[in-house]
Amino acid sequence: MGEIYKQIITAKQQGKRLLAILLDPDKVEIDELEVLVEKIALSEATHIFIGGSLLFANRQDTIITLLKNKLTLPVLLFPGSASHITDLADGILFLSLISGRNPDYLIGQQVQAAPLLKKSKLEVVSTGYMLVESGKQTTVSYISGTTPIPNDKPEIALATALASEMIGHKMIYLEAGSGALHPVPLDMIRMVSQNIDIPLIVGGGIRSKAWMDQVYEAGATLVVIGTAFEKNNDFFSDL
Ligand code: 1GP
Repeated sequence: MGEIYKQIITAKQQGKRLLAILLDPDKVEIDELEVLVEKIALSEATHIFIGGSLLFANRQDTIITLLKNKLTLPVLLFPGSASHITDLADGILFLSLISGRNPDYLIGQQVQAAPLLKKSKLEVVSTGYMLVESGKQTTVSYISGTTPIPNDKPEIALATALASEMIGHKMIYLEAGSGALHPVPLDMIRMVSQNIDIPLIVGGGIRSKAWMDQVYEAGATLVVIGTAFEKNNDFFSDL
């Protein structure tokens, strides 16, 4: 078992709260990175996720190099496609978009990525990625051409998460999508977390400390914050 996954499993077993800050290379300007790094260093973040659906801007490598030079937190790729893989990070969320029925995001991109990952030093953490309806169409839903799970159907989320765990994924990521209008409902998080043994990641549309706490209490081991930090670099110091 790799070090990154070992840390996440241990946190789950000990009821510790993990926090990932998501940086989207298309939204982070290089000249603001120094300030972001200082804020991240002072925050309670335990992980950095880096990635996005598109990556128009060619600066992911520069950002990762800077982060690795200045911080000791593990940096995990959160890729939108196989072309986003870089060896500079510590690990990768090897995502399969299991809420959708698009074969390219279920196995196609993974087949393209696997030979590259085999040669890399990245720790590969296989993750069942579940998109949940959030009140508006999100980029990931549009780009992947998949329909999210209705947010009033926790039983569908549970069945999907159980299938993912039985297939052998090591984590579940319940995702409302970046900038979601409504985050993943707490009853859905609770139903999924109470019935799986693998760690649960929750993200999308989380904008307050109060909501973060409720998400942890509902059973998430790791919470992801992207947009709230992008919009307000003092988000974590304000907490
Ligand atoms: C998106 O879950 C992450 O993939 C974070 O979402 O940008 O809404 O915080 P936000």
